[in-house]
Amino acid sequence: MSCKSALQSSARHIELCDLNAHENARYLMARIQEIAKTGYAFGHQDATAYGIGWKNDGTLHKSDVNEVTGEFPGIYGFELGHVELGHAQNLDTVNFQLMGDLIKTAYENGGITTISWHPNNPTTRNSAWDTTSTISNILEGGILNPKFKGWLYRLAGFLNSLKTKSGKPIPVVFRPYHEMNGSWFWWGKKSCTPEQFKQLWRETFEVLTEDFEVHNLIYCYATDAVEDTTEYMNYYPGDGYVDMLGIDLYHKKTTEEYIQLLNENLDMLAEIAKEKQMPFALTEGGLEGVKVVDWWTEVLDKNISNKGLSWALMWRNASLNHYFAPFVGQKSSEDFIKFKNLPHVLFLKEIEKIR
Ligand code: BMA
Repeated sequence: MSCKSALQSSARHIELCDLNAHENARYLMARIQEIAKTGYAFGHQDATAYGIGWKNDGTLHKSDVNEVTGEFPGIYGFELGHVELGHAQNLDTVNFQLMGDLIKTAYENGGITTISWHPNNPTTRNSAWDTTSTISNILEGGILNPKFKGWLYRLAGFLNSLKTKSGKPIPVVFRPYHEMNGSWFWWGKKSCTPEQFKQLWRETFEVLTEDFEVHNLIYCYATDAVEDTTEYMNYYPGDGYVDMLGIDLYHKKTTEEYIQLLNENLDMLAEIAKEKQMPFALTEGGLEGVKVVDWWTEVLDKNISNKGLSWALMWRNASLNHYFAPFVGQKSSEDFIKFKNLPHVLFLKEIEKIR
């Protein structure tokens, strides 16, 4: 008799773009697909690394979301910017060793981790926001290609270090080179043609999977807000290199405009995802400072709950000037608790059961 769950059995039939993906990664994909059948999971960037007025020194199991609701998020966003430089901490001062531990804790509790990466500009070594042209230098044959491979080697080192107590790979969703249709990153529209972008993605995939044996990833392609399907697909590297789809949608203008943006963009993405039979998510979002008291139930949930997405991830609680989830005493807290209690909004306890 088999002890495997139905989900574990169905995971055996899942094909990821990395044909050598570990079975844990295929199983994660099965869970991500399954989540969307019940509702959508709530995610928060750096949820357990720090919050308003606190920072994890390695001794805490804490998150602003849990302080407010008594529950932890289902989805955990972490960021690898500066791993490529061999630094001990990322660009937002999260120590990589600690991050690995937090990813492990999230995994052992049934949570899901999604990883973004804001690598520095390989040519100037300035930040990811330095749009100085660098792409032709780093692609195969470019003068900085060996150096960039060295960066990917360090990235792979971190990804391969994600292991359970018994040494099994911890699968994560990898969402590199995001928001490429915007002009603020060196891999973005202003600095890189769509063909160069696709090449960068494919070479990264090949180097990670073939040269450095990284097999615990689900590859997620995520743009910033788009006008239409054509813009969304403009940089798409191909079905052989992508497992799931994402989009980053921030509430920057009026509430009416954000509602329209969510509906138009997510309806469009749902169509593409359906055609490709891929799961999809709101991979980044939020209203900085959550200034609208009933934002969670009235603005976010009402406009995303019927779309079929697997999760919605809010960006980080860095400081009182830059936060996207409530903390104790924040004005949207009460509404956030209502949001958490909606049956289709899934926090850790609920996605933990989707196994
Ligand atoms: C941006 C901001 C920055 C941060 C970067 C990477 O949206 O939050 O402060 O460094 O993401 O996490």
